[in-house]
Amino acid sequence: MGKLLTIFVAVIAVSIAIVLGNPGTTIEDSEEARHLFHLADKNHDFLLNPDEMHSVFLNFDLNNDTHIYADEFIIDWLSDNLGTALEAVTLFHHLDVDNSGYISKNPDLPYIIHFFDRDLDGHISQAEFVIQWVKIKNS
Ligand SMILES: *[C@@H]1O[C@H](CO)[C@@H](O)[C@H](O)[C@H]1NC(C)=O
Ligand SMILES: [Ca+2]
Ligand SMILES: [Ca+2]
Ligand SMILES: [Ca+2]
Repeated sequence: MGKLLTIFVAVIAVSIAIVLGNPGTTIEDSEEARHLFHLADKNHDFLLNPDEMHSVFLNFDLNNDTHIYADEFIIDWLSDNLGTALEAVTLFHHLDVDNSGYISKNPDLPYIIHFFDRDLDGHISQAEFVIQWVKIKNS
């Protein structure tokens, strides 16, 4: 292999390592986000499709009235050991996109999916999920 090609291959390899979220590189990782992603990814294809996002939604709607109120969200968040109550409150307010006081299938869910699906291919990849999750948590 020529020297230039070797350097080129090395640069590509390093770039891939960064994109995959190697700790200590430019992309911030989140164990919690990966954990949540795997819980939601029922068919284990490393993508969240709209059905899987809908299942997450139903899971939080404890009394099945199609609205997720803050108390339902916090109770489920804590009972599934997803994080602290403060995190749940912060997240709830981000996910209640229209500020109605509850998360609903319309209009919040399409907005939530749109927020995570950066390349708009209809699926949320693990990388998309982690990046956007970190963004919410740092906001
Ligand atoms: C809501 O629906 C789920 C799944 O269908 C069921 O397991 C649960 O018992 C229901 N909860 C209430 C309060 O009706
Ligand atoms: Ca999936
Ligand atoms: Ca409800
Ligand atoms: Ca996507």
